[in-house]
Amino acid sequence: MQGGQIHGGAKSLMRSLRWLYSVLASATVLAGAAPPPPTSVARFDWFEYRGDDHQPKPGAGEYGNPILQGFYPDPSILRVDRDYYLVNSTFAWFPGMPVFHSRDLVHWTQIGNAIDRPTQLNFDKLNMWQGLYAPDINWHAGTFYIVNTCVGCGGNFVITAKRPEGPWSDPVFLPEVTGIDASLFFDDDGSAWIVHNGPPEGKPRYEGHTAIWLQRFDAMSLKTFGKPQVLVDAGTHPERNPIWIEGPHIFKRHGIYYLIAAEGGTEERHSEVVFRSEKVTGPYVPFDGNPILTQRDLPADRPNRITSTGHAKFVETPGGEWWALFLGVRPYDSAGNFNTGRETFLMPVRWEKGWPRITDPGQPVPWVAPAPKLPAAAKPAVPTRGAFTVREEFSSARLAPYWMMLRNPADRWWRTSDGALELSARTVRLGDDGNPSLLARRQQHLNATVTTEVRFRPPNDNAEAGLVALQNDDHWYFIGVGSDKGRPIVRVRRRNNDAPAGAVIGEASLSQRAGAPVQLRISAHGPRYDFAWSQDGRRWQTLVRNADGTILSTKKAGGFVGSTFGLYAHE
Ligand code: 6LW
Repeated sequence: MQGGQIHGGAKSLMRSLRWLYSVLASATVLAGAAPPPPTSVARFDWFEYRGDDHQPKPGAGEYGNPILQGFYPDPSILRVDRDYYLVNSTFAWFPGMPVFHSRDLVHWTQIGNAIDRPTQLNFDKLNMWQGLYAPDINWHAGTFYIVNTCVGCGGNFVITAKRPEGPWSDPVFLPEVTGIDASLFFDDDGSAWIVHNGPPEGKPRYEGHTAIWLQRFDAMSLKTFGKPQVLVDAGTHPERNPIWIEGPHIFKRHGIYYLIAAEGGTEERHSEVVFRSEKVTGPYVPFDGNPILTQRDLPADRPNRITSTGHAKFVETPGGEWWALFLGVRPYDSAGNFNTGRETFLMPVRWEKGWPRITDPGQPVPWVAPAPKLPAAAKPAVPTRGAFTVREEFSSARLAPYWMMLRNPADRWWRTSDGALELSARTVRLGDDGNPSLLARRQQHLNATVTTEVRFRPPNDNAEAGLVALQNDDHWYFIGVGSDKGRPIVRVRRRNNDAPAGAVIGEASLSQRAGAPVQLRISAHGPRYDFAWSQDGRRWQTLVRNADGTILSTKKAGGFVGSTFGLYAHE
């Protein structure tokens, strides 16, 4: 009893110290300083991501699809002179909304994240299917604009920047803009318009009955004005009850206004359709050759299939070529499961009799095709497609911009130090709808392997540190070190919408002392995941083989995100 009381007293002292520390830490994060954490710390010495999907390799003058592999959905594209910029949705991941740059539309480098300050938006307690939906990037008179929706965290907003890499402003909310997928159009006369999807006028006739709306926008005061009007009700053939007309963009070509939008929902029925009008305010007439992009008319059992294509935006090159960026999916089984999320694809746009077209009926999206006629650009330092390996030594104070965490951080629980990434093992865990000590990067290949080395001395039997393969708080695998009655062990956990801590599906004793380096590895082979460990980096033991990876698929886990691999610690 006595011992227990002393122990309890020490614990509460520790708790008070931790509380004091977290207050100090949260005060200093915003000022940029990062004091060392007092909690037990997991040290990750390096992290290696390796992926190879054996896709056809583009030859000279060709490009390969997808141009951004992994969870990069809802692409929006912008050209300013010779520079192209691209943004994607990221839901409740932080930092949010990656901004990419390219000179040739094929090679892309991430130059920032538009939402990279925890004070810009609050994702606290959000589900991973909420947060940042499809953004739109635009430019006018020296200012970059992004309009976007924060679902469950304020609705539609606009942010601005002088430089695309940021800093981006704090959000200015647009309370009159309903629904999602807002996008900006600047007309030749300088007038600005916001087009978005939202509920129809009156009562929806059926599930998925939406409408495309238009409203004036003042780009100086960042406010909407005038009466919102419906441009398209329901979709291309309202009498057929089309579903989810969304993701609209307006552009002008040869004096005609074009409105493109996705229709059919973001799964296998997805498509892109086009309407045109002589006036920005309509009436908009649908193309009788719609849809201008889909893969739903192809045989379901075709090999190497790309599915679910839609949600496009166009860009014109200085040479007058038109290109479409859109999202698509690479399933690994006949059920259409995919773990790599909705990815960004590129295809040329053909113009015929004043109408654009991306795919002909029955035409598959190509894996390899002739590249845009643009000056060849250097390959990016971090590849976004094809077979590649990225090894992180954590030797710089700043993490690469693709590392993400669940929701906003309230304090600084991570840092790089002496060539290691240090994560404080805090009590917040996956599944708490919070911001656990997890840093993750996207799974960009169906066949991918991540390896790391961790040093962690668990302060108690609850504490663990290691690698996760994670789709959302309720769907993940973990392999890492912990302890059982103080004895060092390595274990694999699986959470498939069940017990919050996950079920232990493999466990082994470690022969070295607690805190000694342990190497951990997760290998994904389409639907199968293997989990292995080593104590010398040479002799590997597979703890769990052929685990069911479909629990990490977007179809089974629900929502709109893709799978990630992460480094995680908790106690
Ligand atoms: C997005 C909508 C869509 O807002 O999915 O595929 C939604 N398209 O346009 C979430 O990404």
